[in-house]
Amino acid sequence: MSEIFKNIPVIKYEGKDSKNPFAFKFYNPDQVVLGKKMSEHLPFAMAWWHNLCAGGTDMFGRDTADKSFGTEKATMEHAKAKVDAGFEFMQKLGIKYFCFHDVDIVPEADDIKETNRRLDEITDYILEKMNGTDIKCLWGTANMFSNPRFMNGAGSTNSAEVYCFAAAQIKKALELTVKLGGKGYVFWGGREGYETLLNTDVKFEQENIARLMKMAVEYGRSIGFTGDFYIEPKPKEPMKHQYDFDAATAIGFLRQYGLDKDFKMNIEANHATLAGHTFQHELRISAINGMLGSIDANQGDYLLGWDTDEFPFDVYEATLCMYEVLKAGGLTGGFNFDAKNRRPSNTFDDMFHAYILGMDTFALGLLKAAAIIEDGRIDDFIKNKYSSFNDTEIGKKILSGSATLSELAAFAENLGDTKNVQSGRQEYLESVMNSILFS
Ligand code: XUL
Ligand code: CO
Repeated sequence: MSEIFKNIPVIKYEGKDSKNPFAFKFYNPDQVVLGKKMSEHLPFAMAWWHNLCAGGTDMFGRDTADKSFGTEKATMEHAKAKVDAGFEFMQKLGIKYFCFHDVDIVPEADDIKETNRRLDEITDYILEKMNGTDIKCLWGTANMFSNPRFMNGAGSTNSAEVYCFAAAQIKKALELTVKLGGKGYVFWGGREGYETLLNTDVKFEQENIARLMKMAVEYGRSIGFTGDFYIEPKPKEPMKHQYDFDAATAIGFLRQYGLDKDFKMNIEANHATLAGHTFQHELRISAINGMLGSIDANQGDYLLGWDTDEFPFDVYEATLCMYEVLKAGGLTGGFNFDAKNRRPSNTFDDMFHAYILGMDTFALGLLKAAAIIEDGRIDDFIKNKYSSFNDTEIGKKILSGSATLSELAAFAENLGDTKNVQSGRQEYLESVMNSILFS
């Protein structure tokens, strides 16, 4: 197989003063941060779909980037060329994981049996390429949103036949994930939502989604899948109302249907902002519920109301993300760049610049998050803020769960007034953040 990205070298760490566009400025895989190598803190993954398939098509224009890799598109030759390109790309960047949808890796046939045959063939080829490298599969998933048959939903469809197609795709995608040694399996409910209640039975649809997920867990476990299932929350786009609006909604759904032991969250930065939350909020809600599994690392544009899937450059956001990840003790999953080049960034060079940017941004975020933790002022502030619960008899009683409402009311009546409400010191803490970020 000949080299595809011919003029692009293996990307090395050169340090922050480097002006080399094909070098890392902050991602130094062997550098130890808080007792662990950067590469272990940051298991980066390549998203097959954006990197190897998407050519910049939007609602107003066709591809600007040529991802044919010298072959005719929508053929098995093209599917194999994408594998070659993907492995060369990951090896040149030192990326150890990839994520895929079934239809990213082969052209979908009209007949599902033929699609499955193609999937078997391509995953044999992927396995061959994995051999002798340290590249692994982070997670797999089934695309149950592009095919027109899913126009009314997959798990939430009105058609029992379409529901079976969804089941068939999940079954196969799970088998492929196991075959490739994937650590996780993702459900992003692209068409699982609705436009109007005039034609929708929400309870029926949600129960059916839960049934499908239950079957997926049972089947996955029966074929040796020991990893985590993930829900990837998103509030809108393509549907107006998406059932997995945000982490809190998805966690509630999983608990309601008894799926919470097998599932965690795959939190995507841009989905968080679409939900009107910060990325950090979604990570924290997942973490405190023991469900922070994996991350789709990208960012949105605050001026635009849709999912722009940009490569992350915002160091402030990345820092707060890594602060959450460090506090949660790391991820069981990894950092998948569910991100795409801007449409005019249409060359192979741009694909590398994008990943260098993303990896450097998260490396910088890691370094700065470690600095916040080592500095201790923010953690100390938060700890002290709640000290009246830990340091007083009445506070301890409340925390122990043994207090009654009448008892607390009697306590309050004896206080007269309270002076024990301290400043939140937000501006001071924000200036601490800036002094750490820019020191
Ligand atoms: C869509 C999205 C998906 C999921 C996988 O917004 O993020 O690509 O990550 O289906
Ligand atoms: Co995503």
